[in-house]
Amino acid sequence: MERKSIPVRDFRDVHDWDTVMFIYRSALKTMDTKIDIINDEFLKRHKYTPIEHVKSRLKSPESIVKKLKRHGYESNIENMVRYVNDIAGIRIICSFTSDIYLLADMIMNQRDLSIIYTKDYIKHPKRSGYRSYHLLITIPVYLSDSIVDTKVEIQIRSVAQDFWATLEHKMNYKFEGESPPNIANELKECAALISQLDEKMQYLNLEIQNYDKKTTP
Ligand code: 0O2
Repeated sequence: MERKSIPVRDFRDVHDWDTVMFIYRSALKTMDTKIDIINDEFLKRHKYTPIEHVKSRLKSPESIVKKLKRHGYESNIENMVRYVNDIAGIRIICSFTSDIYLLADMIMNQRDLSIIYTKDYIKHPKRSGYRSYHLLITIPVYLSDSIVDTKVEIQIRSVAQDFWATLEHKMNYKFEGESPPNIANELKECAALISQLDEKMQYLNLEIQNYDKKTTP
């Protein structure tokens, strides 16, 4: 018997808020499971887990409207799906910078994902000092009668980079983008210190691993 083919649907058929958010929520669940499996397999093969923790969130309606406004778009479902890339967002926190790149590669090698872009703010930090590795992907969400390719923004960063970004975000929120230059400059200096710290910790981690190898019979 011929298998019934399931049509690939896009968001043009979706007009109501609840359905759109249901699809993004489902995309997050699917991606969370993938990341869980990647982490478990990594543990099996390399005897340690690269991921410290994972945070997933759906962007709030207020933040979606704010972002559309910031980019000069009217607030409607079509514009939010087209122009707001981080409605579904996942943040993966790793101990070491080298693990960030390993994880990014493992995600990019998943055959059912499409990579829209990557932004390497670790090799190319933002002017603020922000460091993180970003991936924008689409993941297929399987519904009963169709498949919807859905965007998920993945940010991968170290514990120290996350610590920094959280404080900087707090500063921007408090001062609404008009941060006092002395505080912004000191934070920028901290970003450089954190980068050195990450490098040193990675080096020490390697030393510890190699020391084990040398001493284990
Ligand atoms: P929030 O409140 O975290 O959701 P785009 O998302 O592509 O439309 P942009 O700015 O070109 O917009 O993308 P980019 O640079 O990849 O940034 C996306 C997200 O990365 C931001 O989402 C932040 O979460 C984080 N980010 C980027 N730059 C900085 C920074 O300088 N400091 C901090 N703390 N976080 C940053 P939102 O929607 O701007 O914010």
